Amino acid sequence: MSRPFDLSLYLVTDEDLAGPRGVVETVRAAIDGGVTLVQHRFKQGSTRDFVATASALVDLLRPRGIPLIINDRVDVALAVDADGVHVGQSDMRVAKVRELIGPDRILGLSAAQMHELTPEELGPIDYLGVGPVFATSTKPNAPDPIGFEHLGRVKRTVGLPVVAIGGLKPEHVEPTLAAGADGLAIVSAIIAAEDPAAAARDFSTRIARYRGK
Ligand code: TPS
Repeated sequence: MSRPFDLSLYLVTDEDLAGPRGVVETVRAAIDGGVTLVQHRFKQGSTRDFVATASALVDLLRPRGIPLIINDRVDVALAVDADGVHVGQSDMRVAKVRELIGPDRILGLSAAQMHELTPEELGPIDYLGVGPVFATSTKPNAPDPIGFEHLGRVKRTVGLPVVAIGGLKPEHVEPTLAAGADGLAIVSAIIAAEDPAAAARDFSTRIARYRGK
């Protein structure tokens, strides 16, 4: 069993979209708005810089009880003692990742289509990232958008926690949760926002309202 996690408002970092404010300051602002989990994603730059930023994020998030997940890089996750790893279908196989990170860390996998998933892939993971729900310019070469209906179908079939991703904006909170997703994963709508705290709060208040809190 992995440590507990809450997919409700899942923030994914992007160095380019964070701009001169930087990833750590952008995340610091966003968590004030109610982010429940952070994934640090690495697209370019040196491994040394990636580890340094990941380590600063651990220092920021751990005292606040917000898990940090590292995209793709198991070595970086272990180096900074992150809470988990998120992989895509062309990254290291999840069985191997689980072997390396141990039973306690959180392991997530991205998928667009149900038929891409084998029992071997579903067994070791704690949650699934499903999308893109809408077209996104944040991830070049992302698969075609799947829409809410397909998102719901994946959720009903996998029997695992599911976080939706891809082009999601605050007005999509209700249809995403109504389709059965356990949360929304967001890059540009928070990271590139002028006020990341306000953007995150817009999502988190709508999530709370949908759940009747
Ligand atoms: C939990 N992924 C699919 S679409 C996208 C990314 C990064 C871009 C969305 O950006 N699920 C999880 N983590 C991931 N890294 C992926 C899937 C892969 P925007 O919100 O700006 O449209």
